[in-house]
Amino acid sequence: MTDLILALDVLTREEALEIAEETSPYLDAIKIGYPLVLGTGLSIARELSGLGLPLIADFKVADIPNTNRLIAEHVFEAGFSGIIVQGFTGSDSLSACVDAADDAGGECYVVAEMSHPGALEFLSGDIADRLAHMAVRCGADGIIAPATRPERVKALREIVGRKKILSPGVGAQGGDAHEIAPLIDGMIVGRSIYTAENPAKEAEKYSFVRR
Ligand code: NUP
Repeated sequence: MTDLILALDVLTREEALEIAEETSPYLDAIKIGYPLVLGTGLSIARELSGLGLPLIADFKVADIPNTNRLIAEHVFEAGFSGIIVQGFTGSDSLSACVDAADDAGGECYVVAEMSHPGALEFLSGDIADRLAHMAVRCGADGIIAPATRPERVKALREIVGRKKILSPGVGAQGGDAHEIAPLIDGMIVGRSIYTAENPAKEAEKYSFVRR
């Protein structure tokens, strides 16, 4: 069984709340990031968390440990239940986020390898493998790995074992939901749901991954 996570990258409060509400019966979590938070303010987190679904902050946090900790504490206070962070800043910076998540009873996910073509220029292959090893070592809850490269997800699974793998890249970025779903714990889908004429119907089409 794989969770369906909506990447809600719309820009207004009205659109966000409408789409979140109508798709929520088909979702296991909602992920928001800079597009929506910069468009509406951080208070959108509290409003969305009212739907009763886990809410993940995709801020790809990448700073020194002290700043990472301050950001992560703020995120959990705002109503999020999970945070996505970068790992290339090193284990001390990552541990600051993991500790803040633990203190708040939340979850911390580390980007191991991104889904877009440019990811292959720097942070892939051996470096992504090392980031996944570090995620395990530091006690993160899981990693982000590319639905666009199932063979890489398989390799990263060997490293992270039973830790969660959340994968974006299905639909708009070309990843195949049927192929990736059995390999991962959470499938992150954005545009192909929220730009659809009927987002709820589109979300329902992905229900097969949740069975
Ligand atoms: O490697 C990543 N790829 C990616 O697309 C890491 C991410 N966090 N994302 C996010 O997943 C991206 O920022 C967007 O919010 C979502 C994918 O959206 P879509 O391509 O399905 O519209």
